[in-house]
Amino acid sequence: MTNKASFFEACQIVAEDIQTIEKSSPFIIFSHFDADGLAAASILAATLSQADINFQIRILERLEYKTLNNLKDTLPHESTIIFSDIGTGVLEAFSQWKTSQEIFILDHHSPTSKIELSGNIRHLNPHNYSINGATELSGAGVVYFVSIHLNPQNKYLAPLALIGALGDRQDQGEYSSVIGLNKLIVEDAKKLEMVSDNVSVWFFDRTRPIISVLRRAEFLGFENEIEIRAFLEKLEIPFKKGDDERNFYDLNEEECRRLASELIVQYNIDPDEIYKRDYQLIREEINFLKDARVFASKLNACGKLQRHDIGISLCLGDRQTTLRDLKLVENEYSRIIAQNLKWALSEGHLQELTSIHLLDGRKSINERMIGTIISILSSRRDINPKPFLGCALTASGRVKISMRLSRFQDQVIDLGRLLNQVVQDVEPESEVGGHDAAAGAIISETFLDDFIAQINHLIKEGL
Ligand SMILES: [Mn+2]
Repeated sequence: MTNKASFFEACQIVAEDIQTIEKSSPFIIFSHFDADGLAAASILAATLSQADINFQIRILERLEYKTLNNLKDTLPHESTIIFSDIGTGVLEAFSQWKTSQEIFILDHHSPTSKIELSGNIRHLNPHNYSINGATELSGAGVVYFVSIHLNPQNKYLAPLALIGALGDRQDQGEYSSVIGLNKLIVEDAKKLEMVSDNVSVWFFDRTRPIISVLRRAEFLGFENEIEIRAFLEKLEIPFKKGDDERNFYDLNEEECRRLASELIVQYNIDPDEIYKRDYQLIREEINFLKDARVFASKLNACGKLQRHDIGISLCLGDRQTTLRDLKLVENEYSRIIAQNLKWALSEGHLQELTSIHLLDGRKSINERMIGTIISILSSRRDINPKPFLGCALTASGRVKISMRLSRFQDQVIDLGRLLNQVVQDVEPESEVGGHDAAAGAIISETFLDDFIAQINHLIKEGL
C-alpha cells in the first residue's frame, strides 16, 4: 500500500472511532493558537456540529508536559478529547496518561521518538506514514482528511485546510505552490469551485492602494513613498483613478507584467518573490479575505491577540460582528507591531554580534510577538544580512528564543538543527521546534548568555 493509502486508512479508522464512541458528554477540543490550529479547530467544530456531537474548544499556546499533567486532573472521566495541531511534542507524557478517556491526537509536528500509547489514545500523524508534515500537510489538513472520512460532504471545508497549510508556510513548491497531500486539498476545493490557483504577480493584501502594497513589501527595498511614486510614473502605471487610489487588483495584466519585469531586471528581485500561485477563495464575499494567505494572516493576528473566538467565527463564516471585531484586532495588532519595531530599531536595541543580530526583548516584547518582529526585521534590505535571534520572557518566567535567517543571506543554515544542537549542550530538557529558515526554543534564563554565545560562535565557525 502506498504511504498515502495507509494514511487514509488510518484517517478512516479514526473517523469510525469518532462515530462509534459513546457520546455521553461533550467532546473537548484542544487546538493550537496559530492560523493552522484555529483552522483545524474550526474544521472540527463544523464536522462535529454536522454530526450532532456537542463539543467545547480550548486554544493553547503550547502544550508542555506540565500543562498536560495539569489538564489530566481537570477533564471529566467520560469525555472524549481531541488534540489538533498540537500533542505530538509531548507523546511521552501521553504514554504515562493512564485513563479511560478516549483521546485523539491529530497533529503534523515531527515526532522525536517512537512511543507506545495505550489503545484509547490514538495518534494520527502524517510523519508516521513517511509523509512530511512540515511541508506536505498541516494540522488543519490532518483534521480535514479525518472529517471527509466521517462524511464526504465535508469537502466544502477544504479551503480551511488550505488556509491552515498557508498559515504554516507550507507553500514551498514551485511558484510557492503547496505540495503533497495539500495539493489534494486544493483539488477538492477546485472541484467544488471554491478555490482558484493561478500563478500571478503576488503581493500581500492587494486590496490596498498600490503604493502602500509596494511600501509594505520590505524586501523590495523602497525607502519611501516618493521613491515608489517615481517608480510607478516611470513605468507609466497610474496609481490614481480620479481622486481615488488604485489598488493592486485594479492593475491590468499588462501593467502587472511591466511592474514585475522592472522589479526583476532593474531591482534585482528574485522572480520567485514576485510570481506566486495565487490561492483565491472564490466564494468569499469579503474582498480582502479572498486571498487565502491574507485570510491566514488574519487568523494569525487573532491568535496572537488571544481573540481565538474571532478567528474561529471568521472560519465558520460569520461576516457580521466578526468583521467589526476583526478590524479592532488588526488595528491593535498593527499598533503593537509598529511600537515593537520602533523600539527594536532605536537606541541600539538590535545589536549586531559577529555572526548574528540579537534583539533582547525580555523587558519590552511579548513572547507572542517576538517571532513576528524578527521576521519583519529579517526581510529588511537595510540591515546587514545575518541570522536574527530574538528573545522574550514567557508567562512562566522562561525565555522564548526565536531565530530567522535574513531574507538576503547566501549562507544556508538549518536553524532548527542549530538550536537543537545548542540546546543539547546547554539545557537538554528544553523544547525546540522549527526548520531551516525559522526556529525557536524555550530555555531557562540562567542559560541565556551561554546559549547566545554558542550560537554566535557556531555560525561564525560555519557550524
Ligand atoms: Mn500547524
